[in-house]
Amino acid sequence: MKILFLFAVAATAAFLAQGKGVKVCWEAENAKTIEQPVARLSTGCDGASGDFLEIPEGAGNPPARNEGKAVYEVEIPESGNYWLWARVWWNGECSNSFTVTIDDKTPFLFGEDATYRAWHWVKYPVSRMAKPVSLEQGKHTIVFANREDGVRVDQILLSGDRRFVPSGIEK
Ligand SMILES: [Ca+2]
Ligand SMILES: [Ca+2]
Repeated sequence: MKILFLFAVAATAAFLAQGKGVKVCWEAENAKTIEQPVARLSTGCDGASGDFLEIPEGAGNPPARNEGKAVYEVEIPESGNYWLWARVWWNGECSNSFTVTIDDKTPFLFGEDATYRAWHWVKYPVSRMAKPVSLEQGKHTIVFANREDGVRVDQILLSGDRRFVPSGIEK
């Protein structure tokens, strides 16, 4: 009985360690596909790392307008739990979110924080109690979709470290 218990603890620890030091960061504008009203811009908002993506204020959002997304193909080097971060710029409380879908998982709400008109990093999941995103080693598809207009995204990052917090421009 005791031996079995020790084995279970060791197996759990090994699983949690996977992906822990991994950080995958990319420019939001380097999407595989961009669907309007998502647009790639190079000017109009200082402080971005190169270009950024924008859904212009007034472009429309679901259910009135269901189009608008950026699709990424991301290579994950190690299976494990990941926290999704994005460097964003929100115009206000009706302009502070995306709907994010990873592979065929359930779409989730990303954002809804109250930092407006400044570039800042936002993460998912927000709560320490919430389950992070479990990803297998290999290629994954991540979609940032239109939920509210008046939003911008500059960089996106997946971290295997719960305590890692990006600041400023990454890399
Ligand atoms: Ca909102
Ligand atoms: Ca960028």
